[in-house]
Amino acid sequence: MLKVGNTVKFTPLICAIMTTEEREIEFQAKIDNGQKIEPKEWMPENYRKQLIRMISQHAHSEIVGMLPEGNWITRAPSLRRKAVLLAKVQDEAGHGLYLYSAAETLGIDRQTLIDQLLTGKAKYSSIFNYPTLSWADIGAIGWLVDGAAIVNQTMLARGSYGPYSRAMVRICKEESFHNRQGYEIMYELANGTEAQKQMAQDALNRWWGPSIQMLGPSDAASTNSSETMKWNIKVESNDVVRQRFIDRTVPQAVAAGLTIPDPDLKYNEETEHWEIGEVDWDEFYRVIKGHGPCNKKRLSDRQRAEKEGEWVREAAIAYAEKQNKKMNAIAA
Ligand code: BYC
Repeated sequence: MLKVGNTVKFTPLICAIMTTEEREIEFQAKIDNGQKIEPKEWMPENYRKQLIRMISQHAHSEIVGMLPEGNWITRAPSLRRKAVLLAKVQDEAGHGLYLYSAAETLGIDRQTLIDQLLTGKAKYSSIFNYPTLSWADIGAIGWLVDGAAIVNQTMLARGSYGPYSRAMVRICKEESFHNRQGYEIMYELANGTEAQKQMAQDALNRWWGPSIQMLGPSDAASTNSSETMKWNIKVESNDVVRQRFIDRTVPQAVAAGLTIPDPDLKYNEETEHWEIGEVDWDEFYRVIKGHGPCNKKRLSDRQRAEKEGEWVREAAIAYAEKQNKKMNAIAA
C-alpha cells in the first residue's frame, strides 16, 4: 500500500498478487482516509450488496413517494400551488432516476431492481404507506418528510461511494426547496382561519410519528449499521440523525403556532437538545412488513403504472433502434 499525499494507492502489480484479506485492509484504509470509492475499484462483496440494498430502497422511495403527493395535483388550491407541486413531484422522479443509475454502477440492471419493487421483495420508505387526507398533508410531507430526508441525505452526501454521495448533493439542493414549500403551506394554514389551523394541526398529528420513524430503527435495533457505518456508507447513526431532525423541526412548529403531538417533549438545557417520548416502533415494523394503511395500494399503483407504460417503453426502444440504423447507414 502506497500513500501519495493524502491518497492511498495500490500499484496494479501489487494488486494482482494480493489476498482478499490484504485487499480488505487496503479498502478499509481508503475509507478511513476519507477517500471516495469509484465503480471500477475493488470492493468487498458485502460493501457492494449493502450499497445496492440501500441505494435501490432509496430509489424506490423516491418513485413510490410521488404517489401520495401526485394524489393532490388536480386538487391543489391555486394555480401557483399546482405548478409548485407538479415541479416537486417531477423532481422526485428525477431523484429516482439518478439513484437507479447510481445503483447500476454496482453491476445490477435497472429492470431487476424495478422487478424487486413490483414483486414486493424490495423495501421502500415506511413513510409513503400513509394516506394524504387533506391539502395540509402536502404541507406536512414537504416540511416533515423532506425535512427528515434532507438531514439524512446531507449525511449520506459525505458517504464513501462516489456516485451515491454525488447524487445526494444535487438531491439535497432540490429537497431544500421542497422543504420550504411544505413549511410555507403549513405556516399559512396555521395562521389562517380556525378551520385551516385545525387542518394543519391534524396533518402534523398524523405525520409526526411516522416522520420520526422514517429515519430508521433505534441504533440498538439497527441491524445494518455495523457494516454501513464501518464502510462510511452512513457516516452518522440513525439516532444522531433523528435528534438533528427533531432539534431543527420543533422550533419551526413553535414559530408556526403548531403543537408537536408528544406530551413528553421537553427541552434539555444541559444537552441543548429536544427530548421526545417513546417512539412507536411496533407501528414502524408493522408498516415495513407490509401492513401499513396504504402498502397494498402503493404496490398495486406501481404495478399498474408499469403495465400501462409498457407501450411507451416499446415505442422508445423501436425509435432508438430506427435512429441507430439510420446513423449506421450514414456512417457506412
Ligand atoms: N422504511 O439496519 P437499519 C424522500 C429497514 S425519499 C422502510 O438501520 P440502514 C421523498 C432497513 O432497510 C427518501 N424500511 O438499516 C420522496 C433494514 O431492512 P433490510 C428516502 C426501513 O440501511 C418523495 C431494517 O429496516 N430515504 O425523501 O443501516 C417525496 C433495519 O434498518 C426504514 C432513503 O431511502 C424505513 N423508513 O439504515 C417526498 C435514505 N428504515 O434492508 C420525499 C437512504 C429502516 O435489512 N437510506 N428500514 O431488510 C438510509 O439512509 C438508511 O437505509 C436508513 C436505515 C437510515 C433508512
